[in-house]
Amino acid sequence: MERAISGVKIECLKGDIAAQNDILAVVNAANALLKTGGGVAGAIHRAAGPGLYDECRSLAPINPGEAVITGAYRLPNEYVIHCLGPVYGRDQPEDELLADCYRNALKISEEKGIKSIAFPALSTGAFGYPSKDAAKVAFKTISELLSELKAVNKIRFVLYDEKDLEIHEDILSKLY
Ligand code: AR6
Repeated sequence: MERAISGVKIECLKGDIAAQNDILAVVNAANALLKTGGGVAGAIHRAAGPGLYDECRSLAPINPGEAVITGAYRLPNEYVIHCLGPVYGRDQPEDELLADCYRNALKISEEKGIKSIAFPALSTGAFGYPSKDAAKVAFKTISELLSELKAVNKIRFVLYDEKDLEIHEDILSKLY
């Protein structure tokens, strides 16, 4: 599904965040130490190779809500933006910290003049954030920033399974 709001194309699709060939920056659902891990972090580090690990070492640790940018190495993108989402039930206020991830990733993209960015569903895997609640935070945060975006003209959500895709499509279809 795709929609254009305030001149920005917003898409939801099912797929692998490490295989987004037509996107300039992909977002990593990182851990504090910016190391490889399960889920998104594992897929991104495996695909990017050891260069990413080396660059990440100099930037870690990061705090919940923070975002940092690196090169993308062997990934088919130019940049990786690493966001540390909140652990659900632990890092508070979790909705604000999750919103900060989206805000900070878009802020960095604007500063770098990045036109297209792809997000996974941050915090909804190992960090336990319920998918629907997280999707509401993600879309609300993004929709509040759309009119201010000058560089970014495409925002993609890459969902790993059908249920998460449906949840995101439903919320996106109701966004105004
Ligand atoms: N592409 C897109 N989405 C994916 C992929 C993929 N290749 N793999 C999983 N997902 P998670 P978090 C979905 O756990 O909750 C890591 O181990 C997944 O189904 O990657 O922020 C790190 O090292 C889920 O919906 O991120 C951290 O310690 C969503 O992406 C911790 O987990 C996020 O799942 C981060 O936890």
